[in-house]
Amino acid sequence: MLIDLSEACEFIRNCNDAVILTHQSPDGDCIGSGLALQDILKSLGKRSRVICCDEFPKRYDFMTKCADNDTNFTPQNIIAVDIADAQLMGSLKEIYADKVQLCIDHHISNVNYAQKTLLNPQASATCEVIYEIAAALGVTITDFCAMCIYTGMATDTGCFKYENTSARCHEITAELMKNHKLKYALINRNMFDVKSIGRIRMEKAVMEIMEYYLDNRLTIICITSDILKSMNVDGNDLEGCASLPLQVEGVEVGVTIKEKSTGVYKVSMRSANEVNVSDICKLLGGGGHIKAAGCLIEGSLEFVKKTIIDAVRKGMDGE
Ligand SMILES: [Mn+2]
Repeated sequence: MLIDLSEACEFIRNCNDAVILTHQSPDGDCIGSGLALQDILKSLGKRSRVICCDEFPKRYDFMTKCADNDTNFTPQNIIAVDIADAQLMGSLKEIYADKVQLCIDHHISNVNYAQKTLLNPQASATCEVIYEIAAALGVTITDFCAMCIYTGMATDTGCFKYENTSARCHEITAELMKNHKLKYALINRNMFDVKSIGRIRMEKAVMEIMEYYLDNRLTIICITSDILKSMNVDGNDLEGCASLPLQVEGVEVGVTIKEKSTGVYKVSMRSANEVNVSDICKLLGGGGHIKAAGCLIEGSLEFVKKTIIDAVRKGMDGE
C-alpha cells in the first residue's frame, strides 16, 4: 500500500528495534539511506541495524565504519530502503521478502511488495526521501547523517549531472552544506574520480570488447564469465560499468550484458537522451527508470544480443 510522508513518519515514531534492509550489490544510495535512517532512529532513541546480503564495498568505509550497528536485539520492525523489488534483497529475500512493513524508495518501478511504501519517484535518490522524513519528524540531522544523505544523492545523480538532479535536490544539498561540516570534495573524489587498479583494468577491457550496432547508436558490452575471469577483477570493480558505453559519441542506448549463470544474462540498459529504456526493458520482462533500466534474459548469448538489438531498434523507432 502506498502511504504519504506523514504516515511514514508515524510508522518511524512508533517503530523500535528495526532491521533496515539494503539491496544486493549495495550502492551509495542504499548504504547512505540505510545509515542515515539508522542515525535518525538513534536520535529518536531507537535501536536498529543495517543489513545487506552482500558485503559493503570498501570505498564506502567512510560511512559504514562510522556507523554503530546494534546487533543485540530481536527485530520488531523491518524497513527496506531503495529496494524496488523483494528480488533485489538477494539471499535475504527468503527471510524478509514478505515481512517488510515499511519500504522507502524512489524507483518508479517499485512493485509495492511491502505492507506500506513511501514512494517518491520525483526524488533523485532514496536519501532525498530520508531527508524529507528527517525534516518532517523535526529530528536534528547530525554531521554523519548529512554525509550519508549527501553521498546517496551524489551517487544516484552521477555527481549532480543526471536528469534526476532537481532543484529540490540542490536545495537539500545546499542545506546540508550550510549546516554541516561536509567533506563534499573528498566524498565526490572517492565516489567519482578514484578508481581501483581492478577498475582501470575493467574499463580497459570493456572498451576493447564494446560492440556497435544500429549505425553506432547502440553499443553493447558482453561480460561473460570467461571475460570476467580474464579481467581479474572483483564484482565491486564492475559497479556502474553500465554507463561506460554511453561515453561514445552518437550513442543513444548503451547496454551491458553480464552472464549471471550459464544461459542467464543480466541486462543493464542506459539511455543517453530520448530513448525510453524503461519501456524497452518492460517488454523484455524487466523495468527501471526512463534512462536506466534492466532485465534478465535467458538463452544463448547470440539470442540475448539479437533480442536486445531488435527491442532497442523498435524502441528507437517509437514502435
Ligand atoms: Mn537509489
